[in-house]
Amino acid sequence: MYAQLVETGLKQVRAAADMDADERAFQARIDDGIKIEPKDWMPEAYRKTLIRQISQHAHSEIVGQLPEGNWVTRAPTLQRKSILLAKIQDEAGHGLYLYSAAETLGVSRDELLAALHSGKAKYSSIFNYPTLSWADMGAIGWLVDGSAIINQIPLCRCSYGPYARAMIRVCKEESFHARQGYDIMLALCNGSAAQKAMAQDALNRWWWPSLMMFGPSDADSVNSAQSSAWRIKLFSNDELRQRMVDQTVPQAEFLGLTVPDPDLRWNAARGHYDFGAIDWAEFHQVLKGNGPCNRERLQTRVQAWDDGAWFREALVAHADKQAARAASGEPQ
Ligand code: BYC
Repeated sequence: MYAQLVETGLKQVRAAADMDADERAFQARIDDGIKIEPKDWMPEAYRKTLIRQISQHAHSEIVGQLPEGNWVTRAPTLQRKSILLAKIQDEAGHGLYLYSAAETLGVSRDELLAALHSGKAKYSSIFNYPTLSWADMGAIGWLVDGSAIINQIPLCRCSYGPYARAMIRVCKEESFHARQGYDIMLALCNGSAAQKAMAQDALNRWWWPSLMMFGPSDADSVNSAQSSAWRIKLFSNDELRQRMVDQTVPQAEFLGLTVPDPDLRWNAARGHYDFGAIDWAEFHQVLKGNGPCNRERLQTRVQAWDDGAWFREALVAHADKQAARAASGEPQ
């Protein structure tokens, strides 16, 4: 993919001739598959790209808790409620690993959260859609976590050590999330006609936003070429999107559901499904803050941060007291 992008001249990748000796040595390490660690020298642009991507990813994890949090009190059984709670707690954990990975690049968690709360930082477009029925818990697990896994498995091999290692655990937990989602869809599809209709409605609403999760088409992806050269990206947005479609369509067929795309058909010559055009205008509106739930999600996050102020202050006071005791030789 990298070669292809350079060849078509779509994006600006720093050419070897423009690099100084440090940059050339850095690129050579990446090309040899050697992981970059926090104390290693790295170009400023590499550091910034990673902070951007890892923090967006972290924000997506914690904002991603909100649409599902909406259904905790209304889960249909105690077992479903426990599973949903465990999944939502996992997302908080993913946020923590990812913020920690970002912090190794010399940025503080407070700075990152301030960027999220001021609306400056992005998080995944998918979490700006509402969760209207219990079937949405199934569709999110199946389609959204399913897409997240497809995007994140390659990240386990990306060039930055702390990010790659965080992704290994995240991916294992995401597989459980995807399975719990599919299990909800299976139960609904094997249930009454009304339950099956609920599952179909959820698929109708989540299908296209899930395809948008992979980002703009390769032709419009501003960051892809350089991120690929640095092995932060191992596959292009369109390659991963195609993988999601190929994997998910047979799963929808097994459920007896119809993917809401009249142009979807198997292309034997390509060995892939062809699918219809994505509404990129909608994607850009969501990125601009004009999706159905952007304002609500941000408000909820800011409120949670403000409500937690007393607890953060108590933690700091406790830590200060412990430090003072240690300094005075008092027992802890
Ligand atoms: N939403 O040049 P491009 C999850 C932005 S959820 C919002 O292709 P890049 C989870 C992009 O940031 C998923 N913004 O960028 C699942 C860039 O803007 P900036 C979170 C998007 O970075 C269940 C601009 O569009 N996963 O895990 O090369 C429960 C141009 O795009 C989106 C990750 O973050 C979008 N969908 O590629 C809980 C995975 N797509 O920053 C949680 C790691 C694009 O230049 N991230 N943009 O202003 C990635 O793999 C890449 O960052 C992307 C975008 C594929 C998302």
